Amino acid sequence: MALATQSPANSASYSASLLDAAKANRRAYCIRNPLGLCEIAHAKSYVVGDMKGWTFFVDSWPKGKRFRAGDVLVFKYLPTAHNVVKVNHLGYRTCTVPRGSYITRTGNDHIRLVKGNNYFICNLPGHCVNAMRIAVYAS
Ligand code: CU1
Repeated sequence: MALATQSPANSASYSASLLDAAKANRRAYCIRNPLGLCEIAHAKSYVVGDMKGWTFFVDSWPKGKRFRAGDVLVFKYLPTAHNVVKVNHLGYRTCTVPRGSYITRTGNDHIRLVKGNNYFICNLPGHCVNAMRIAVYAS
C-alpha cells in the first residue's frame, strides 16, 4: 500500500511530491508509519449502494467486495431524508446509537475505513430496521 517513504529532512520535496500525487490522484494521502514518517498510500473510494446511494436495503452492498483500511466510503443521500452514524457492533445489530457516536448528515459524507469492522446505520426512525445499515470489514 505504501508507495513512497521520505525522511523528515526531505519534507519540503516530500510535500511537493504529495501535492503532485494529490493532483494526479485525489485518493493519495499521507499516513504516519510507526516511526513517524509519512507514507503515501492510495486508497480506493466506494459510493455506498452504487447508483442507489445510501438508502433502504443497502445492507447487502458490501457483499463480495474487499475493503482495506484507508479506503473511503462515500455516503450519498438527501440530507433531509437520512444521516450516517458510525456505530459499534451492538449499535449495528440493535439499531441503536451508542453515546458519543459519530453522526454526519451532509448527504455526501466521506468516511475512511479503519482496520477491522466498520458499522454504519441511519438512525432516523424505522430506517436502520429496514436494512439501512452496513457492516464493512477492512483488512
Ligand atoms: Cu435513513
